[in-house]
Formats: sequence, C-alpha cells, structure tokens
Amino acid sequence: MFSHAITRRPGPDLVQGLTTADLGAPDWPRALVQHAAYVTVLTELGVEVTALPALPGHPDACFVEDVAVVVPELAVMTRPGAPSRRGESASVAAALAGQRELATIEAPGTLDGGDVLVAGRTCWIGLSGRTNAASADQLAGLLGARGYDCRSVKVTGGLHLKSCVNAVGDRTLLVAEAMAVREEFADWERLTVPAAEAYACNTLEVNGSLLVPAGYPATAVRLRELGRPLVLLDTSEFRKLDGGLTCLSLRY
Ligand code: CIR
Repeated sequence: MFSHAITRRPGPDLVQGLTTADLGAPDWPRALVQHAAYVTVLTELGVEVTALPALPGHPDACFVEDVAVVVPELAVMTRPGAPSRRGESASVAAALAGQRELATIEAPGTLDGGDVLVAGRTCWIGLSGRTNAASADQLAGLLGARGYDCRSVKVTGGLHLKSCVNAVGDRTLLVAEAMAVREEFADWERLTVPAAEAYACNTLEVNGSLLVPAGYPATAVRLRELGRPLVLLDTSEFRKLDGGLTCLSLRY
C-alpha cells in the first residue's frame, strides 16, 4: 500500500522535453488536464500527494520517478542517464528528506528510476540507454543489503524497463511480448501485451487498483480478468515524450 506520492506539475517548456517518439509536441494545456486527473485518482485511492511546482529549464521534470528509487527502507537518488535531467534531483531529494534514509548513485553510474521495478522483495534493474551496469551494481548493493532479490535485465523495445514491464498483482507481471520470455521473469506469472498495444505495459498498480492508459482495449480486457478495479487515464501528451503513468509519480 502507498500512503504518499510526489508529483510535479508540467511546465510550459514541456514541449522541449526529450523524446524518441514521432508523435509531435505535447499540448501543454491538455497535459495539465491529464496530469490533474492523474493526481485526483491518486488522491481518491488514499494517497497523500506532494505536488511540486514546475521546474523552469527542466522540461522533463514532471517525470519525477526517474530521479529516485524509494522503498520502505531507503530512498536512492539516481544519477539520470540524460545529463539535461540531473538538475531535477535536488528538489525531489528535499521532499524525500525526513521520509527516508537517503543514498545516492555515484558516477560513473547512471540510472533512471523508470528502469527499476520493485515488486514485493524482488527488484528488476533494467540496463538501458539511460541505466548502466555500474549503477545497477550500486543499487543491487544498497537493496541487496536490505533483503531485496535484485536482477539486472536488458531492456529492448522501450525507453525504460517500466515501458515494457510492470507488476499488476502479487505475482503477476504485465510484460511486452518481446521481453516476456526472459528468464529474469520466469518465476512470475506473465500477462503478455501484443506489440500493437505495447504502450499499455505502462500500467500502474496503486493500492489494489490498476491505472491503465486509455486506448488499449485488448490489454484492458485482459486486465479486467484479474478482478481489480481499472481506472483508464488519458496519457496522450506524456506519451509524446516517452512518458506515462509510472513515471509521473514517486510512490511510497
Ligand atoms: C525522458 O526522455 O527522460 C522523458 N522525456 C521521459 C521520461 C519517462 N520516464 C519514465 O518512463 N520513467
């Protein structure tokens, strides 16, 4: 169960955010509406939201998940793989100080929180264009010492690990077809998402409910069979920047 979350309001410079998608620039007013709906849903699910103000000069700063990894025992400030994003950390660290013991990923490590999936006592660390083996070793050391089973897994087919796989139940992963056969996931149940709906892998479990990006009907049907409440949310403007439901908050 999560009792708290940190979010950050998108600023008008959102349109300059990093992207590999070919979907055009996000519409800032529409992004604000989608972001507000997301925060409302978190609140309705019993989460107390700390909403940080926009951070001028940091167009990707609303994707707060990338600058920290928070578990009950610890918060690890990452060293984001994109140098343009490293200035986002200080204000998030300030919001986490007092909530958790803080640790930091050190150079030459680079890590985006979007590459870290913690489910129960298992932690998968995605090796991606943003997250390298040096940081995976550091994080595995920090979390392994606290009883987590850490597994590195190479990311293919998405910006981050959580673009491709997320937990949707106590022992169930929602995973992109391309990664479903990986041995690192073999001891979990897997719901496979076809390539045509790959973006729907970025589904977020919050206090028993599943927040699902709107527009992926086949995946929604499969998820409904799990018997959990589904909340469909429009994330179109964040998708234009390779972002989505998981990266818009830090939950703890
Ligand atoms: C970036 O490229 O860093 C941002 N435009 C998107 C980050 C999305 N973060 C995430 O999925 N955890």
